[in-house]
Amino acid sequence: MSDVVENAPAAATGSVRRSRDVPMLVERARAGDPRAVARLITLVESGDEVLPQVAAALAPYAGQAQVVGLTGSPGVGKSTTTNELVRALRARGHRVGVLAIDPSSPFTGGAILGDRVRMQDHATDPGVYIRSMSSRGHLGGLSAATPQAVRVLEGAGCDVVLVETVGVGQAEVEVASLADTTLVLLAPGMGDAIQAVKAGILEIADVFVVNKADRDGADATVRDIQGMIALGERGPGEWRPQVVRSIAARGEGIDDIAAAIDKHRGWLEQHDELRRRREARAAAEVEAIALGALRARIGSLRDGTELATLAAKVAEGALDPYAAADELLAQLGG
Ligand SMILES: Nc1nc2c(ncn2[C@@H]2O[C@H](COP(=O)(O)OP(=O)(O)OP(=O)(O)O)[C@@H](O)[C@H]2O)c(=O)[nH]1
Ligand SMILES: [Mg+2]
Repeated sequence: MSDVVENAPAAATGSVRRSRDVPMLVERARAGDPRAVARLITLVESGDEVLPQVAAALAPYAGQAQVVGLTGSPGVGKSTTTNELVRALRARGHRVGVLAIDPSSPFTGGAILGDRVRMQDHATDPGVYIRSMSSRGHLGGLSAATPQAVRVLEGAGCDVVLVETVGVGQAEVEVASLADTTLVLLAPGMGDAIQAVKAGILEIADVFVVNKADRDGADATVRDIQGMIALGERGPGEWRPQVVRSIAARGEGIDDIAAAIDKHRGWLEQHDELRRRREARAAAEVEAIALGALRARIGSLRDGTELATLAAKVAEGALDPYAAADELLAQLGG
């Protein structure tokens, strides 16, 4: 685990730990310095003012890693599975980045501590970067910060980036829009199959992993999911979600998960879907940044007289709010 921000002696890493020297940090990250990688992700996560510089410096490395999202209910086994996948990917000689995203709390909490413990196996492996992120501070939220963090890991030479997100509705969908391949983890007896349909998870899952297959009810969960997949309408050549079972805690079924990811990757490339997904991802990213900037500018208008003047007219009925909003936007454009 290379989240050395907390591990390395302060004296040795002081300059990198607090640096805003973007070219230096990017150069060091390119050379594989984990402290520089950690620092760049911190700058991204906190929405630091040098963020545009970071993004510009990392742009050439976009798209170099395969991004795999893992999502599912709390405790379903995402971190355990991630840990095992890292092992399998390392055995293939890949450099691997892991982002553990906590969308629910603005502060780093217990779940992330658990992630660390369960990914300790790779703590001393220089070919693995593991990083937890929370939504603290960032204007555009994690949906804006996460793609940039992926770019940092791409810049650092990761071939594969695994993104773990606790499934809490909308966040799952956002992770899916970030990933080339999305794994949705379920466990027997959690009512997950039904939940999955409710939350629209069926649409975002490329691979279903029924983890904790050592527990009763795994067969029924697999059947439920397969039944739901069978109901979906698919055109010729369209991807049919795979269902695999695993016992991540014992390292069982991990090869099957890896094989399903490979198969999906092959399909993406064969159907030009990789390009389409990545362009959609870039569009969402640009949109989030533009909206953030627009929001900031509207905020600054609020300090001036423009909004106050328009608001007074709307309040007294001299102007309708839609026309007022149009005027406000026209002022922003000018
Ligand atoms: N019985 C059984 N337990 C498992 C299996 N996989 C993981 N666990 C256990 O389930 C618990 C939660 O595992 P995690 O990997 O932390 O789950 P998670 O989805 O990352 O959890 P959050 O990040 O808190 O949402 C741990 O105690 C694991 O040891 C499995 O295949 N079978
Ligand atoms: Mg976890």
